[in-house]
Amino acid sequence: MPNNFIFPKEKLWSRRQILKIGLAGTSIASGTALWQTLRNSARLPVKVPPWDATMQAQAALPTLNPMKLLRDFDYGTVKRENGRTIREFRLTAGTSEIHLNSAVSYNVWDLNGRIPGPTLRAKQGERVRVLFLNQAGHSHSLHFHGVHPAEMDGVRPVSHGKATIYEFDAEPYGVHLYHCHIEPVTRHIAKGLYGMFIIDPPQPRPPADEMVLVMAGYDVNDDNKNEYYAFNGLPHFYMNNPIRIYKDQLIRLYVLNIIEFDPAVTFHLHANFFDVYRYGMSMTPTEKTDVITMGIAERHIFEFAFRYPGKYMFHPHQDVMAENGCMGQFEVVTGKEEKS
Ligand SMILES: [Cu+2]
Repeated sequence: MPNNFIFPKEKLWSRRQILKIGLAGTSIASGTALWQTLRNSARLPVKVPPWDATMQAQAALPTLNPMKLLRDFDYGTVKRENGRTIREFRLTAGTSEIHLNSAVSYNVWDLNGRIPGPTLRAKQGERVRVLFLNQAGHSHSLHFHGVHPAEMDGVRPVSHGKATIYEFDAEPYGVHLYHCHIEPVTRHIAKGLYGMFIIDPPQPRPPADEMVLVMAGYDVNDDNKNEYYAFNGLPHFYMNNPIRIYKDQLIRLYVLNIIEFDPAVTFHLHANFFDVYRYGMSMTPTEKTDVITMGIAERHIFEFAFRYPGKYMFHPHQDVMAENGCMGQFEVVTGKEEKS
């Protein structure tokens, strides 16, 4: 598969640059139960390995860079009204052409120029206000999973050029999602109108390197089957551009399956096991596994740490999905790799 998204080596940050901004990979304690210790310890700073901030996924959507949106959480604009915290988000639906690889382009609907749309994040009990502007040609809507009145359920069409406001309380805490709910919903979702909606619990989760992975498919020939699959928008992106993570540091993945046309998908992590917080709706894990089955719109939190440096794949164990783009890898680093 041709790749337009290789990290140019000369642009990787030097150790000196890293030190300058305080991102040096300090070697924290090691040990098999380290991540358990981390989870139970006081707040420790989370370190994120450097990546090339200048890298652009120039051949895809101009604004779509899966490495950037991996750790990109939209906390909205905070306001105080009548003693309550309001989080206001702005989402604009648009049309664009995405280059899935060097040979295949596909017309999509996007939100704020992204597929998936922004990862919206609020805290349980806050008021969420979403200003939705539709500039995507057809009628669309935003339907949020959560608890809200019928008029805020986002199933009424918002026609092109019109705007609407969805407002509701952020509850219950967990990993949720939003998506267009205009028929045919399958088509509206498959063309890109979806995103993750995280409601944080009243007591924050322990510090971790947090990331979002949204699994989706592309039916480019309208035969109700996916020809391509992707984590965070672009097929094979994280396979060609491994996600760098630190050895022994707690990783928290927020994972959503929004693959239409396939009844379910699995998520498999190599050389490790992860704790599962189903729908992110508990503070203690319900199981530990290395492969989990997720139906459409299922989403969970997975936590793990890697004991050994190296590259480790993650992908659905339906290998045809992996081979057609839903494929990535972590590169576990110690922070000592780069010599000064
Ligand atoms: Cu729609």
